[in-house]
Amino acid sequence: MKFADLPNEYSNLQNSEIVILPVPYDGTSTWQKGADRGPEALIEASANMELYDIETDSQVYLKGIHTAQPVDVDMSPEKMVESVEKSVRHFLNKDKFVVLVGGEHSVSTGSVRAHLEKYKEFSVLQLDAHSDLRDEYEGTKYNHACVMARIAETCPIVQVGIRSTDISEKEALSKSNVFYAENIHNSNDWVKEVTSLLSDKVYITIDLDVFDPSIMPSTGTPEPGGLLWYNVLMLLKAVFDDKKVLGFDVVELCPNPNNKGPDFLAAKLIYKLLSYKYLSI
Ligand SMILES: [Mn+2]
Repeated sequence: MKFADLPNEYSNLQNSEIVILPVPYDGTSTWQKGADRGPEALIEASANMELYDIETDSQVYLKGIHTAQPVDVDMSPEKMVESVEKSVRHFLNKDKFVVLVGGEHSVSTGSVRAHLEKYKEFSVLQLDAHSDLRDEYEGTKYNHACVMARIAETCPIVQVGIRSTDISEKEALSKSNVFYAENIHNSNDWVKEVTSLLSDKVYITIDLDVFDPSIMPSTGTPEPGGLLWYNVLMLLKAVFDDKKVLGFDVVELCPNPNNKGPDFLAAKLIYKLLSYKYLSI
């Protein structure tokens, strides 16, 4: 299966500026299992998208979107991170724009590492219900609950949509770089504040549980009080307008076969962000 079910002309590796990299990993999630089926469900849903984007008046698939073979992740969390890093590096070396599709959130660490190797420095914008700053969880430093602790060791982070954290993470939460969901749901000022904290180059990691469970119930750990579609797009449009976005990932889709709407939301989110990235085509 290929993202957006594109014909070969717009999806073979050579012609494509963009690579969709599925990472079907669910080794460390703690509540509802099934994020390993996320990439397949997202790609299946993407076949039903219209390829013209009204807002940007563009058809980003003309840049070519290649769907890569899923990363081999049948291994320990530590080895999985290395496996992801190697795959992402492979495509960055071919000058592709890489979009990771998870899988649970621990997959992002390998992608950030590969991007750091190529781009040296950038900030990471995290959209998520959870702060994910535990130093270690259930015996590994690469649990999905630790992903931002690992990433924050290598680059500055800005966290948006947070509404669930453990007391042990409180110290690691930097007051100036965290935008709690309760403080932004009713205001527009936060978008400017977020972009002002980011460096010129940005990597974006989107845990789908940043969205409200009313529109995105298909996550391993849904949390009430999340952001809605246009809140998230308002922020991301501003980031793509102001910054050089180097890559992004969309993680934690835990599909429900009886409700495909969330799978479609996730697919459309990716296409939307690519439309922002390549505004003029
Ligand atoms: Mn989360």
